[in-house]
Amino acid sequence: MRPIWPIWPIIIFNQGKKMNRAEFDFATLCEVVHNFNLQGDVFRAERYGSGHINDTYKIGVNLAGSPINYILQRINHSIFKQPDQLMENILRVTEHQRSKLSSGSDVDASRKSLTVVAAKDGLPYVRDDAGNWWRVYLFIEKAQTWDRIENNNFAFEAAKAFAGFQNQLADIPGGRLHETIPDFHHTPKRIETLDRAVAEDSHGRVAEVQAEIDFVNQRREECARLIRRCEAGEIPERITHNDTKINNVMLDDASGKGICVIDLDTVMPGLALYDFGDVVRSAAAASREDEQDLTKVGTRIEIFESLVEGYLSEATFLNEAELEELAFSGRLITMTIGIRFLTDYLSGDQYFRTHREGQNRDRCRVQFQMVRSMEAQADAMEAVVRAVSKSVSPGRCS
Ligand code: ADP
Ligand code: GN1
Ligand code: MG
Repeated sequence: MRPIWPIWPIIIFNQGKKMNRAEFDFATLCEVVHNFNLQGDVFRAERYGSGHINDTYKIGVNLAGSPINYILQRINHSIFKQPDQLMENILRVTEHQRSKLSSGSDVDASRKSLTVVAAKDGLPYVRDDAGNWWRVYLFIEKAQTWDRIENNNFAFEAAKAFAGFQNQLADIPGGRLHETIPDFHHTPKRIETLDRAVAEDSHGRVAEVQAEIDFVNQRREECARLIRRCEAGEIPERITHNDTKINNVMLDDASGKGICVIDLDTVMPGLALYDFGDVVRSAAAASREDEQDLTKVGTRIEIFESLVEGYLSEATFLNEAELEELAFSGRLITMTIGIRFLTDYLSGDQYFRTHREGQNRDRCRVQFQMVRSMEAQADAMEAVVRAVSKSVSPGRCS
């Protein structure tokens, strides 16, 4: 009889790809997994997902004859300086979500928030001899993440799920969450870091990207817009996700609805607009994030409309100032991420995982081309927000 999963332990590497990250072999991964409080025998460890930051593996465990999957992740501790505080945040967030979900009798609750599997010593992480930090989550089955969205309905559901996540966390008890990366979306500070990288020119790349540096210089003023309104008390701080890239929400295979928001490393105080902005950047993009043919790059207004509809169907907490800036938020976040890709390119690709030379430069060029596209469509995007907010709450916008 044919087995339903491979008998021999296997590991799948990113063979032949240039990576700026370490790889771990099967034996090492098994050793790490054995320190977690899970039963069964590991038969597979496969690199998983397309995230730029952590090292993610899908682990297959044979549990008394049934194959069970887990997600094993190495937390990137050169980026997240205090992984213990980060895991404390994640436990608080997921337990709060869970308390809301289980208040009914939802048999699918363990697919609707991440579940951290504790280590054998009770901690929510394991440290290996090399100083790496590892964590394990239950694997959410029958759902997918998408790097690109082709379907208005998926856009609606993804944006709705991110708004629902903000809603769920609005009343999280226990004081302020740790800031796992301070000033994460502070665009003026991101520009200061870019200025330093330009002045240093440590890899001799400034001349090649002078057009992109000029592009930023022409837009310095507007990059401070949301921070200023926040400082003026017009836009409130909320608990936000801060990394609402489209592949950080899992959509249910059967219903197409957002089932679980994942990648919770940056959940901390922030602006709701940044979360909406990053969904626009990633979901309304007409191309891949690193597309080299800029004629294919742009922002799709019909997807944008579905995102606004999905987000506003759930984000009923937004104030007038937030609504006024909703269309602009996509442009600002796209600009900010472009600045970060550019800075990383100038600094020798230290931060974002790359698979080829020039990838961060190309990612930056795509972001800036999308900013141009959003600038050209600014009036249409504003009109979409006005029309949708009027239909969602007729008394609110004229
Ligand atoms: P990164 O910070 O590197 O982006 P993520 O936490 O987003 O890492 O994980 C990378 C990918 O792994 C996700 O896009 C998703 O496809 C998959 N993934 C993460 N967590 C789970 C989970 N609990 N169940 C199933 N798939 C998951
Ligand atoms: C990173 O981890 P991932 O791939 O979901 C980054 C985001 C960027 C994104 C760009 C912690 O997200 O801020 O927007 O790449 N995450 C972190 O694709 O820096
Ligand atoms: Mg991710």
